[in-house]
Amino acid sequence: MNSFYQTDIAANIMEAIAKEKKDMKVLNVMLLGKTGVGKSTLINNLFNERLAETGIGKPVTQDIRRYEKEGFPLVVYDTPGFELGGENAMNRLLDSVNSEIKKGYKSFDIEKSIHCILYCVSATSHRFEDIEVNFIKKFLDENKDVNIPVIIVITQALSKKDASELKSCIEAENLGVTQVIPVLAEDYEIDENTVIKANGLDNLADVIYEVIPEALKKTYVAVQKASLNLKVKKSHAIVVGAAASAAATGAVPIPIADAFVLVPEQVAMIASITNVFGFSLEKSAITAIVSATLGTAGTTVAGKTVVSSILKLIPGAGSVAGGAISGAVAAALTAALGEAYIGVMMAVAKGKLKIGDLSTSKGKKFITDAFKKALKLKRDSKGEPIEDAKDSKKE
Ligand SMILES: Nc1nc2c(ncn2[C@@H]2O[C@H](COP(=O)(O)OP(=O)(O)OP(=O)(O)O)[C@@H](O)[C@H]2O)c(=O)[nH]1
Ligand SMILES: [Mg+2]
Repeated sequence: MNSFYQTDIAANIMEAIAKEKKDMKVLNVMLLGKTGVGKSTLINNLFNERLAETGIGKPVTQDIRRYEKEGFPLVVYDTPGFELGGENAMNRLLDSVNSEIKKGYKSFDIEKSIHCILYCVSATSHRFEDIEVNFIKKFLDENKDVNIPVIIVITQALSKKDASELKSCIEAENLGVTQVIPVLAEDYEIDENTVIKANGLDNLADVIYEVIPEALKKTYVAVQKASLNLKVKKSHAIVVGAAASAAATGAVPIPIADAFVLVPEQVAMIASITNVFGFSLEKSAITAIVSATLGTAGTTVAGKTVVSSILKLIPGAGSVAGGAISGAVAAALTAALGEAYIGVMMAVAKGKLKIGDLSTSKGKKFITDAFKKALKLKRDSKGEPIEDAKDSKKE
């Protein structure tokens, strides 16, 4: 593929990434809980940006601080612990929180509403105090009509036993919260030989996904980093959609010279998957991905053009007749590209590949191999892989 097409496609993808990012609705999460229970640590490990460190918390009211970062569609409302000030402090915080919530509710603007509350209790405290029970009860009672999901997060869950005892104890209060979830947000080092691994964050991340409003789910999947599973599921749905539309609308990648040029559906697919993973990629990385898949995947096959060597890998594709390819082949090609791209994003998310590696020969080989493997799968007319007869018999 000549470099003009590659940079052109990369520029289109970059533009689509930026546009989609800009259009993402802002997710608002509120933190509650005593001083030092691990609210900031939780937020820093749950989301892609360490907001509690880098963000400048702006005071919203005397009690509530707002953390956000330009270009990142998440706002975290942080509140102080009320444990030292007793009943008065509790009521004051309750008033501030309630009025903040009402303000959003009355605005009829989903981006100004609080979408989820994380109430943090430390597992190391072994108890859930009456004042906290009262706070949550009053809060839920006063916000019945707003119906905000409240998740109680048992933070600093170093011991499974302690955490589960505290969980039972909280659940016995029948508060009407969404769920009680133990979490150790960061590895905890007891001594240099003993480290308790962080755990529970993926479960918390999945539960938050279930309870937030539909309109914010896309943002949430992108800004959270604790559940790779959510990202993979969402990415597969994007690929299936793009492949189906390629099959149905005849949105086929166009072979030009000896390479394919992506049509808007494939450009949008790559952009959306990039945003699901929440990475910011340089144009050079995108160019590398395009060239390692649709551009040069077949150049090692002597004497063949790229187009026919790619098509040769797709079961049943035959060859290009007069520059046209069938809907099923377009779907297979789209799906293979999407799946290979998910593989690359996963490798980056798991630390097996660095973003900087993508434009090196190591990265390109990784991408090319993933693409070729995906091309070789047998697929139905919508581009979805058909399971091997042997595999389906097992069930
Ligand atoms: N290793 C480890 N340390 C934690 C964890 N959660 C909290 N901590 C530690 O506990 C201390 C308090 O945590 P923060 O996240 O600052 O608590 P906070 O609730 O934001 O505190 P305030 O903002 O002061 O109310 C810090 O020293 C954290 O490093 C965790 O999951 N793992
Ligand atoms: Mg804090």
